[in-house]
Amino acid sequence: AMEAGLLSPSSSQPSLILTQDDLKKIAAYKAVEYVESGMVLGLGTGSTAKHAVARIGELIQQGKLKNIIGIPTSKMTHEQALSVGIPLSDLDSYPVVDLAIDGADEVDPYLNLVKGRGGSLLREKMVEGACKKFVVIVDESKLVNHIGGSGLAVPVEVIQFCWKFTASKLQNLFEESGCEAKLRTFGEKKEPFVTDNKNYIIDLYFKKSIGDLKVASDAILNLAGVVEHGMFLDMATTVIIAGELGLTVKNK
Ligand code: ABF
Repeated sequence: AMEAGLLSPSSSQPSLILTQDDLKKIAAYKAVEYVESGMVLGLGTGSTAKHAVARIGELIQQGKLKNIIGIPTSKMTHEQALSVGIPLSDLDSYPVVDLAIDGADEVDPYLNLVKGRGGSLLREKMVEGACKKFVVIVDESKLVNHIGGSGLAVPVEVIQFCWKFTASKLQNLFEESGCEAKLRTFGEKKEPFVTDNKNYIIDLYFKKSIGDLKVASDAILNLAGVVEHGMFLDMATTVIIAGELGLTVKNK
């Protein structure tokens, strides 16, 4: 349902120009309205989720949210959550999470997601898979018709051991989709990017459709060197999209 008018806090500011970061913040604040005192919360990672974490911390400090337990999805979010005063725990102590709020790289019309271009897909999938409600927050640039069809990567977390072997296995799986498997690197020296779990990321680039996503997911997970991949199929219960014209809330 479109919720009109949410982006114009004051009608005396008709020329208000919103940056992409403003849109991320608007989506994040809307998602935080779902948070209630006493909840165990999955805390997402990335430039959109960080606004939600900051807002939750603020509401705790103001005494408006009480008895919150946060379960961070990355080391980075762990640090941020501590810095804004959110009490933290983990899935071992809280195996059922009431609500998670996180960003995504791609959202398709069925609310399937690609995540992990920021690198934290494994912990995200564990925490968000344990949630009763998973609210995804994005600006409208993340909307796609087909997962992996935008020319951007579908990330796969693999163990470091013989990663080239695993990369070529992955590429072979999707030969018909024109798949290219590339090790994620960072910096000028092109060092391998290492995840919070000390693994590598292989980014899969597709020239043609991946085909059936569930089949693709199962095939990837079936390879021995693979730990997890960034397709989050049938996991999101709500997606909040902030665009120039307003907020859209899509429910499963
Ligand atoms: C994390 O943050 C990742 O799964 C995803 O890759 C990313 C989205 O980041 P941003 O909100 O910065 O675009 O949730």
